[in-house]
Amino acid sequence: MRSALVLLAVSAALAITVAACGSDDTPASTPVPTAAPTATRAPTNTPVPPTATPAPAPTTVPVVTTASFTGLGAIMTDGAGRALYIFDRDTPGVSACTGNCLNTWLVLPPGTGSLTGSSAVTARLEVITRPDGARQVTSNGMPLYYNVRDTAPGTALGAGVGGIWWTVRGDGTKVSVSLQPAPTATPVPTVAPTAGGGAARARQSIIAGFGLETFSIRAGTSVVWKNLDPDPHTASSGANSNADRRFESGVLEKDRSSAPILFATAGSFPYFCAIHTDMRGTVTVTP
Ligand SMILES: [Cu+2]
Repeated sequence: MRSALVLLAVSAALAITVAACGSDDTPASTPVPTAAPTATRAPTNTPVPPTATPAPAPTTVPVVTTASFTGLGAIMTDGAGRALYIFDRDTPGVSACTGNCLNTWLVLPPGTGSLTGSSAVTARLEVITRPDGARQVTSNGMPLYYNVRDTAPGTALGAGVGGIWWTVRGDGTKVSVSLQPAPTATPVPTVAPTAGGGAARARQSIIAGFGLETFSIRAGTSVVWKNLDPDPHTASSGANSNADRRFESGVLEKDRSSAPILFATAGSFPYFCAIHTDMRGTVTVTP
């Protein structure tokens, strides 16, 4: 009776041990998920040429390198040549871009290989773990980002956005060159052609909760945008987040208002926030 109990206890302990092993580090006993390899590279079952080297694949492509961009010079890019940015509100090792900010600015992940830069990159490269658990590459401590609008090769549409987003050189220094349209304190021609005698009407448009307003006004109305969010925003004219420079509020910090922008002619005027490009609205101007 007693020995049988002991035997039971021992076998139970054994079962637990086996179960623990199985779930932790030897998944061999559990069925292998069919999606396991997720191979973006060549499938393993294709014949490999005899000349092929053992394949330390991921480590061969540098995480960051540099490339020459019009108006910016040689700037830091990922291994595929896509522009990278740093954020003035970040501090070394800490990203201040969270929440809605991440819809426009995408973190540079370290990838699976070792963290390497090309010979043109002399900045210190490290990896931080963000509050959400994601990992992000840093250059001299500053977190590196993509801009969501840089889908075509050679574009750096985020350079100078809000006066707080910048490209970066291979040595980690900031490129203080803005490719953004300058704020238009006065109406721009297309929207307000020769509007001699002052606006008859005025309207305020509140920016809050990372939202831009869609509204209608009559021709001859001046609009003032006011930002209530703690984050800065802009009201930048353009469809699909492509600035057309018909009007531009410039960066509006919390509780700041734009200069009055006169809408003199009827039409539909889509606009967006240059800092958070998923923020969009439309001003409809009726005759
Ligand atoms: Cu914004």
